[in-house]
Amino acid sequence: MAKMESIFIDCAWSLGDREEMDRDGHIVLPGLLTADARTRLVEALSRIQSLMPGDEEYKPSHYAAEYNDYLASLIGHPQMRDLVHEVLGEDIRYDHCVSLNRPGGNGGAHWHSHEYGETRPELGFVRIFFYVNGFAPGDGALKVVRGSHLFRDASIDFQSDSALREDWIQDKVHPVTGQPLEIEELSAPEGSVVLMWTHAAHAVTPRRAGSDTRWTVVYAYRNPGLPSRARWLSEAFEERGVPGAEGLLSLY
Ligand SMILES: O=C(O)CCC(=O)C(=O)O
Ligand SMILES: [Fe+2]
Repeated sequence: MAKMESIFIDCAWSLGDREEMDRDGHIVLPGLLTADARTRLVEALSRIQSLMPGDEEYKPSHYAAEYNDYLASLIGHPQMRDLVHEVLGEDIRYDHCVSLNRPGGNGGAHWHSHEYGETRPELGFVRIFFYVNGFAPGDGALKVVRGSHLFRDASIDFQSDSALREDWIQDKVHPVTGQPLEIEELSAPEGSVVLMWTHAAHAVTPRRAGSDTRWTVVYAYRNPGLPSRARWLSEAFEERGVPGAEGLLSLY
């Protein structure tokens, strides 16, 4: 296979990063994407956007890698594999690749978490967000609650910050630090990558009406061992395979 262009400016993942992610539930790697990757990702994500809404059963946004070869080529990219191995260890599978483009005026997302292995803590599931052109607080920004992932609660579902505070957060403290749980809004410069354990509580603030489109894609990976509800991957795609993604596409 031809040598692939770098997608990350460096791969200096440290033990400290791993500790931070395990404690907080997420880590922001500011400006990690190369200029070349940012350009190609905007192209690819614009293309996906132009295909929307598309087929309701097989949405271009949910099966983004199946609609775009560049997005597919990143599933098993050597730097992506290295990063996923740092987080999940030896045995990894691809789960999904979803475009999360948010044009000006987009409503954001309410508080939620995602499922996988609630009773099997040894099975990890990581979401890797590429915030290609970044975001500022209050403008398509990711919100988090440090430590929320440690509860492995797949059913977090609240419409507002106050609803989350008055309910789920109310009777909990951070299991590691003992601190009260708190809502935090992140900011991410252009090219930032955010890694998040799938059970972390998260939400997205609306994109301001006058803002440009926030170009974002998420790649999700897991340790095999259980079925996965979010595994948006067609049989045809699995059978066809993706160069470089050998061994990653199967469920088990
Ligand atoms: O759009 C975002 O920044 C996050 C979307 C999200 O919640 C997800 O993909 O799990
Ligand atoms: Fe989410």
